Amino acid sequence: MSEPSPMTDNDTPTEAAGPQMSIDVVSIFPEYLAGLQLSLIGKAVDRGHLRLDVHDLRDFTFDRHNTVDDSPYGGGAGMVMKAEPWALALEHILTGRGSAEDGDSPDRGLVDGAAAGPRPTLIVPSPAGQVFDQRIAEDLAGRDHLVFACGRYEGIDQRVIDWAGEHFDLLPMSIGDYVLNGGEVASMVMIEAVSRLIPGVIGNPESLTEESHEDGLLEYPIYTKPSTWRGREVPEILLSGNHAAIARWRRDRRLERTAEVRPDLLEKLNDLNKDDLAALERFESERSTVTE
Ligand code: 6GU
Repeated sequence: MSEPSPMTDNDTPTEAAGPQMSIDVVSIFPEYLAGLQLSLIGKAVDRGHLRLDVHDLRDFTFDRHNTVDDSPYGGGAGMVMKAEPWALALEHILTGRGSAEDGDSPDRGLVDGAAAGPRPTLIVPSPAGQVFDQRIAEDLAGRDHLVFACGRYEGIDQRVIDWAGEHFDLLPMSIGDYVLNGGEVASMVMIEAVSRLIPGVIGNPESLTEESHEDGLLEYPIYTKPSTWRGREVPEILLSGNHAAIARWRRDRRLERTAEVRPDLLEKLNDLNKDDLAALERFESERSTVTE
């Protein structure tokens, strides 16, 4: 699935060494993840920067109906995902036999020593997980094997989660304080945030260092041609050619936006300089005169 394309002028030599990261996703809706083949992530896979395999959980069931769920012990609403299909799918990934579509049938039991080397990271999307943020994305971008276990229904039998903790670095992850129907969309969010941090996935690495959340401030407003659009002008300073003044203006806009929309982010910053603090005081006094 992730066969590297022939070398082109744009390719870096690291590709000869194989992908920098492997990502496996297990889901009962593998088609959901098809969107990952588009755009920059798809290109990264084509170029061999990334290996991405999506596995259908139902391929690891053996009954006529490919059953993956059952009713909860102790009663209650909804259904629970059964432990065994998950264990077989995760063992299949641990033993590194490629995707289930390759034609090999999943084995029972882990082969001793088959999963040598550092443990893969198992991310279990769940509203009960730690909240995912840019800092976690950066941590994950440095790992070499991520596995996403997309649960549906009320969740997965806790015993297979506990079992997986013995073979994986286990990370239950939420993408925010709201409820989704399953882990697929959350996994796509995390895969996109992580994979764009992998060298070679984004064309221009400078666009990584300049953006929101990279340094804890929101982005400044941006403009392109025409300089007048429906009577609205581009801020004059951006046409001045004065690079130092433009940099200061952009920094001020970032501080202003962050103070207005996300004051919680400002409180976490400890590297604001004299000019930053002066700008923030100015915005604060301007705001209090407006609201008077
Ligand atoms: Cl990661 N999964 C599900 N199912 N719901 C969520 C979530 C994840 N994050 C917030 N809500």
